[in-house]
Amino acid sequence: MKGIIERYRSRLPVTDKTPIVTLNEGSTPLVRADLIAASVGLTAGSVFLKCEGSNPTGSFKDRGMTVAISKALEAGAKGVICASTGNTAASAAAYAARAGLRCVIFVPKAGVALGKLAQAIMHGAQIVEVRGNFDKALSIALGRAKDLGYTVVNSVNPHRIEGQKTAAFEIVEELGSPPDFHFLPVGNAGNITAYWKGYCEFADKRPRMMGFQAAGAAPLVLGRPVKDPKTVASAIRIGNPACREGALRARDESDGAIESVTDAEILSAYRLLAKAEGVFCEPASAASVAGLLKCGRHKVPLFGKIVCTLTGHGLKDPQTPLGFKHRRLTYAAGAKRLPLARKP
Ligand code: AN7
Repeated sequence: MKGIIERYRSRLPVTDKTPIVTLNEGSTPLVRADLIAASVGLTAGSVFLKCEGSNPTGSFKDRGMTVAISKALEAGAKGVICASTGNTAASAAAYAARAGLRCVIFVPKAGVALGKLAQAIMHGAQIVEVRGNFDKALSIALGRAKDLGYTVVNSVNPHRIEGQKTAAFEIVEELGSPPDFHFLPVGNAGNITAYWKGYCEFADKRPRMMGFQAAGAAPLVLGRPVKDPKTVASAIRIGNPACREGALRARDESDGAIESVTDAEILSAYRLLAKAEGVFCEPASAASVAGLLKCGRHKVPLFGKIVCTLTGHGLKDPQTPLGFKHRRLTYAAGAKRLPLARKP
């Protein structure tokens, strides 16, 4: 499949003069999740997972990055800069490499999952580890951008939002109409802002937008910034979302909600997705499904078609699963029997 700019050119801020930097992102699978549907009392074929981990760098960020980097190149930027909990950094690094642009990323020290760091290293980004959280890293990146004359590719860059809205277009095209509910994780809140823009531009009927933050990093639920955000889901460990206004608008205009889920609920959904549906996402992504399961438990009236966005691939974060209790067998050469338990 072509990338999202070719697929939705007339709806994006590009012209014939824009040099398109693409890795053929988008066109990601919308996978039925019948077991999840059953666990919230819905029939088979009503819950779908938008698997954004299938994008070229393994997260939804690629949709926004193809537009942001193409526009930066068109504008004659020398380089790009961002702060990141990991996925924006990996995506910026890959697209900047392809465009021949320099890329500087500011990340919270010890706050980035291993796979994302590996990507940034491989694509040749200049990595700057900040002692502090994402919010600190973002304020430093915004300041340094001015001095260096580099383009900021965080979601404060409107081209990022433009690209990311295409995920909503794909869902409407594939289902034939918008879903009734759309669940997604919320960190810096660019993605919920982008999906809402996409649905508003593409369809008359619109879903209720259901955003979920981690309980220890839930500034939009508390109504104030969180100084020291804490959650196992490092991607959404953000205390002061840059796209706060967009998220609140999406919530209010769609008659939706922004709520929180605990780390235990996130990890439970993370494991359920992998074991029952065969879909491996990263912990932050599972906040969407954790939110759906929470709505089921709280008897929120759910109906029609429901989409949960899984924002990033499970392989981004190989360390979280290794911390789970599991049994690995060793087979000694020459042993007669494989020591398999009857019920594995
Ligand atoms: C897997 O990479 O903010 O609410 O710096 O990586 O649009 O911020 C990542 C965010 C959800 C939240 N799921 O999206 C970054 C960064 C995953 C993510 C989010 C992120 P937004």
